[in-house]
Parts: sequence; C-alpha cells; structure tokens
Amino acid sequence: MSRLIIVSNRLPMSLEAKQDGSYSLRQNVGGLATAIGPYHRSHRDCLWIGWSGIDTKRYSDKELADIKAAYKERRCIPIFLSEEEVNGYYAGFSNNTLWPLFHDFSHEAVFKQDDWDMYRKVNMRFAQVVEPLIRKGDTIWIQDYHLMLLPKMLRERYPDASIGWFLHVPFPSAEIFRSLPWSREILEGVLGANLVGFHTVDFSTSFLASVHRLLPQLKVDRDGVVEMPGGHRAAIDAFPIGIDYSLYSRTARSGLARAMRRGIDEVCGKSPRHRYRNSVKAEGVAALEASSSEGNWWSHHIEEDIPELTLARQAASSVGTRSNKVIVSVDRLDYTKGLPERLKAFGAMLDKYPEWIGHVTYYLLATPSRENVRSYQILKDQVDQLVGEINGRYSLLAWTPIHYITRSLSIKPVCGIYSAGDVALVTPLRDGMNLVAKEYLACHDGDAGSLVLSDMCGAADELTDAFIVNPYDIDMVCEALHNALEISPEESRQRNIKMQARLKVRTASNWCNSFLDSLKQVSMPGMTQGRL
Ligand code: ADQ
Repeated sequence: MSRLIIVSNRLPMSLEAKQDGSYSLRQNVGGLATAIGPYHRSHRDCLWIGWSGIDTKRYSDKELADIKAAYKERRCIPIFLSEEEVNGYYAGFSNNTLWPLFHDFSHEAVFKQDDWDMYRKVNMRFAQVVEPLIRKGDTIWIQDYHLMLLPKMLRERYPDASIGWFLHVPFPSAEIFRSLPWSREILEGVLGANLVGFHTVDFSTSFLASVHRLLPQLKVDRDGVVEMPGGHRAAIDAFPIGIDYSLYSRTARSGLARAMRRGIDEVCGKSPRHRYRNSVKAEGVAALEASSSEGNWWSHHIEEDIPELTLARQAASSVGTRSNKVIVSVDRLDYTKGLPERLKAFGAMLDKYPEWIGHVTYYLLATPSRENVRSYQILKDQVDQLVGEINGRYSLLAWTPIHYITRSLSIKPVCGIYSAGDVALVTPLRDGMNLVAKEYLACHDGDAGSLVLSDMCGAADELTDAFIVNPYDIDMVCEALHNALEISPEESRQRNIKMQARLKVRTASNWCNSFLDSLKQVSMPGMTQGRL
C-alpha cells in the first residue's frame, strides 16, 4: 500500500507535562498544524515526521523511548535535536535568516556561516530519518522553509520518488532572495522535488524569477516546469491553502464558544442588560462633573478640562445613539503580523472618532512565540507598552478599550472570540496566506461580521470583499476600521456571502487533495510537461 509521508520542522503535537509528572501530547497552534493536522488524523496511511521540540537533556533514555512510543501511536515519528542543532538550524538559520528575509524584513536577517552549516547538517539528519522509511510507491510531502535542502537530498537517494515541497510563507522577490549567500544551493535543494507549491501565483512567479536569475543554465518551460541536468523536472504552481470551514462554523456554535460570546457581549455592553449599565455610566459621568464643580474631594485632583472627563462626557452623550461593538484579532506575537501598526490605527480611530469611546472594545489575543529571540522580546515590550498607553489614555471608569490576552487558547475559545467580533482586524505586514481571516469568516457563517484585511497577505487575493488595507498606512486602517464598525449588518452579510461560499469549497482538505493530485500527476514518468 502506498503511503503519504509528511515531513515538517515540528510535529503537529507537542509534549505537555502534567502536574503528576506524567506527559500527554497536545495539538499545536499554528498554520501548519491546523491545516494538515485533520488530513493526517483522518488518513490511516499517513505518517508525520518532525522535530519533537523537546530538550533531550531533561529526559532519561527510558523516558525518550516512552515519548517515541506515544508519538508512534499517533503515527508521528519524532526527531530529537541537540541544543546546538536547535540553535543553529531553527533559532539561527530558519528564524533569524530565512523568516525575516522571506517576509521582506531583510534588515532583521542575520547571515552566519555556522547557522548555514547547521541548517545543512539538520536537513541531512531529517533525510537520514526519512530514507529508511520510504517504500516503493510512497509520496513524500515536505513542508516549509526549514527543510529546503531535503527534496534534493532525498532525490539523490531515490531518483524515482514522488516528492512535493510546499512553502507556507511568502517567497521574496529575486532582488531580496539573491542577497542570501547560499541562495543557489537553496534553489537547487527545493528543485529536487517534483512539485514545488506556493500560496499565490505572485510567490511562484518570484521563485521562477530567482531561478532565471541565479540558475540561468536551467530551462524553464511556459508552464513553469524547470528542467534539471539529468532530466529531473520540477513543476512550480500555486495552491492557496484553505481551512476546515465546517469545523470552524460548527465550533463557533458550540456551548463553550457561545458562552464566551455571551460573556464578551456582556462585558462590552452589547447585551440588553447593558443599556441599563450605559445609563448608569451616563449618570456616573454627570455625578462626577457635578461633584468636581461643587469642590468636594475630587476637585483638588481635577485640573480644568481633564481629558478623562471630556472623554466620559463624549461617551455619555452617545449613550442610546450608538450600539456597542467588539473588534477582535488573533495572532502569534510576531513582527510580521503588524501588531504595533494595528494598535496605532486603533488608537488613531479613538482619537479621530471619539464617539467610539466607551462603545468599542478590542479583544487582542496575541500569544508570544520564539520568546528566546531578541527581536520578539522587543516586539512584546512594544505591544505591552502600546496597549498600556491606549488603555491608560482612553479608559473610562467602567470601560477599558483593549482586553489583551497573551495565553494560548484552544479552538473553542478562539472561535468564541471570533464570533463575538463585529469586526476582525487582520493586518499582517507580510503573510503567506493568513488563516485567521478565513477562520473569522467561517465563525460568522451566513452572518454579519466585517473583515479588515491587509493587502500584504495571500488571503487578500481571495477575500476581495473584505475592507482591504495597506497595513503600514495607519490612516487607511483607521478609516477602514471606522467604516467596518459603521456598516449595517445587512451590508456586512452581503459582503460575506461570496467569500464564505468560496471558503466552503476551497477547504484545507481540498487543498491537500489538490496538491497531492497534482504531485501524483507530475511524478508519473513524462508527465511534467504540460499543465498540471
Ligand atoms: P502562521 O504564521 O502560524 O502560519 P496563520 O495562517 O494566521 O499564521 O495561522 C495561525 C493559526 O494558529 C490559525 O489557525 C489560528 O487560529 C491559530 N492561532 C494563531 N494565534 C493564536 C493564538 N494566539 N491562540 C490560539 N490560536 C492561535 C503559517 C504562515 C501563514 C499561512 C499558514 C498556513 O505564516 O501565512 O497561512 O502557515 O499555510
């Protein structure tokens, strides 16, 4: 029986220590795990190989054997890496070199020979684990920028193997890519695959432009098939990833997600009970003003025209004329996700449209990632500071503009947050696809819910009825946010219909099947000529 072997940097689940000293495996958060995880779980002939993510020094040989066995039960094969390997291959070359370079943050990219050497060595380690598992007829599907040398390494051992490679992040322009000292070796590594996939046509075009520029001796036909010396052919194409639409729309209706939504509605003054609380707030403002003018204990704390009072007055004056709204966003805390720019746009909106003060609450879920990398620590400090500044500046006695959550949440509460959002702010500075935008729309299946979406992510090619913005343009995001909040539920529903219809068809499983079908087609002898 032929099998599918998925190879990625991380496995779709991680080891979690329990309080009693035992361990269990927990589903990982992140694009890859959410996109391919369901396919792996539902196909018994599918194996997944990847780094376990654990520090082997902390475990005895017996414990490591138990961990391997637990993974094996879930059809996963863990690779254990030493601290030195992790530092060079993962934290170093993958996170400090390729990630910033591929997201157009070249100024953040670090080029270190030692990291490159370790990247090559660890790609070889992966090859050594994968090779003995390959049986005739198997398909090998390699994921992402961590393993760009692996296709060629496996091709050298198995000239007839069916090998696919997919990039989940953007592929940069040839101008940026060629600054990488090892760019040619990387291109050759990837071209060991039969099929090379990207999220968008733009990314595959950029890849082919790099091939033209850096490997001019290779022939590329009109259909984007690259011919290598020796006759091997690699087809290049776009496969925009989707989500499990029904999983998200169903989970948004689950008891827990609904309870979260009710809770958020209540806190933000959207539930009927809050008309009462709003009027109390208005009364409170009036009382505050009265007491300050009467010269009681408040008076010597209050200078003339204190902003708090002005803001509270504005909020009170719009009670009854404006219904309360919720903005949401869900991200890993990463500099590519544009969190500081987004927060500035939210602050700018409260400044420019003070009628929203007291009436819009932003639920910002931003889970720290890569916490040992300096640029991520700086970003976290910056986001903490901006949230603090906005909350400090605009908060009223009974209202806080931003609810900032940095814990990692599982799918049900995430769907609760999505469904509570009248508006989702999805404004990455650069992103391969961005699944959050798609998940938000699925959680509002057949319903209103406005999406403000960056034009710098793959999803913007498909979700054209969203409020599309340049994430660097603070004024533009501020205006789009205001418009998205003002839009009528009917117009919002109308905008969503077409996008939701598309997402229902172009699901994650459809994406897996379409990539694998194309891979099968191009792997057949003589089949890489012509359209995929
Ligand atoms: P990511 O950079 O991880 O993925 P994204 O596409 O947005 O980005 O996927 C994130 C996933 O993790 C979503 O399923 C989301 O629900 C979940 N998630 C994010 N933050 C979370 C949080 N704080 N708590 C809980 N869940 C959270 C990479 C590329 C993307 C590409 C995907 C898939 O960078 O461009 O879309 O792979 O190819």
